Amino acid sequence: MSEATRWILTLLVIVSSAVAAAQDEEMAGVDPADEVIYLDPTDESRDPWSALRDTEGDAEREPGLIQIGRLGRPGVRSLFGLPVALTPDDLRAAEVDVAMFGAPIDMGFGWRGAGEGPSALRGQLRGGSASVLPHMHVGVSWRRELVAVDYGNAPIDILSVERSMPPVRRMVREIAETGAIPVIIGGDHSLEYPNVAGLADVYGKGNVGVIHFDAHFDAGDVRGGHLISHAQPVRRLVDDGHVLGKNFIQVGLRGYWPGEEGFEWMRENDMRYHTMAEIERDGWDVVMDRILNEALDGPEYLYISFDIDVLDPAYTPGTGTPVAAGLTPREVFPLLRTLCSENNLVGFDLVELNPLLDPGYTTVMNSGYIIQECMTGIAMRKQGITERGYLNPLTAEDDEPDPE
Ligand SMILES: [Mn+2]
Repeated sequence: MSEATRWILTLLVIVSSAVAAAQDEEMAGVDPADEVIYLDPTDESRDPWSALRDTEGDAEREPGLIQIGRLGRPGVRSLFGLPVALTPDDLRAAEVDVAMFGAPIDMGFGWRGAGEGPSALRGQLRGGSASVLPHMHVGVSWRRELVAVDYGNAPIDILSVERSMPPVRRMVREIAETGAIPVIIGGDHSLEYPNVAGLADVYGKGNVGVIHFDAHFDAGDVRGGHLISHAQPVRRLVDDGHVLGKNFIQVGLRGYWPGEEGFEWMRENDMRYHTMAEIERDGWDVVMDRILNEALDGPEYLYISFDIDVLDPAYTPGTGTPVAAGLTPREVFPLLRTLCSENNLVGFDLVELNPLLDPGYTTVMNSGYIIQECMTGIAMRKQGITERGYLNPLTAEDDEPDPE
């Protein structure tokens, strides 16, 4: 650098510092709160439930399942080709066991994509997504055993994660109050908060345990003034007393977040966690048994929050914050099936599916199977099959003698 250039650069730095200092002085009298544009509290449409459509022209019908099939195939796309229900009366009339709904929240992450999750799952054509045949491992068909429906999408506010929490919580509560199990398709992981809070509204604060499958611990502290995002639901649930720390079980953490402070916070709150480091040391079978035993050693009700990034990005590339060296479907599927058959499951979510980042349909396909593992577990429990590690003798072995 020449001497002249150096002088010019120095001069520039001095001038720009002076300008910045003058601006700071000018701003000193402005209250930062005055710079924020707040919501208009007089706008009636801010309550999404107030904007429900006019139903006057609807065909009259008795409450119950709305079949959308035509010639044995769905005429209109729904989750797993299931019939549709629209109201709690429908759920009660049809004695629905499981009501799935979409919650297309993007803003908890701040990047477009996770909000497309419900549509992608509704659009899936392959992967046994609408088969009524039994799950080969256990010989149980969730489609035959359970009354399950697509309950549509929650009326979230696509511009605000904060304001999307109440409508989701209300929808979870509405389903749980009928005795059905809500299965929430995200959407980003901010959803864990309204999902579990909505269940705590019905079953009581502290009465629901949570298994949190994730590469991340999602208990981030306040940042930029935000109390909720896809990185904070766990901290909010514990701080607000919806779930006791000792009933929170984390599975699959790895990478570089959280740092030591995060682990210390989990210890202070008596949380249980199973990192990939523990799995690396002790092996999956041992850790899986620990998780299953801890789930049984909790409150009466269990919730599962499944962030698909707990799986290795080889299986779920279509997600916003992938972390290398995760779990495989062959490790996770038997755990999910067993958790859902051994416990009194009251809710399940699948979050962070981003089909816009899914190059080969891999993530959508695996997401569909993940949900079905849990559905199979719920169906096994309904049939009275709760023996750990149960497999169907017809499929798990042939009847020829093994060569010794
Ligand atoms: Mn997460």
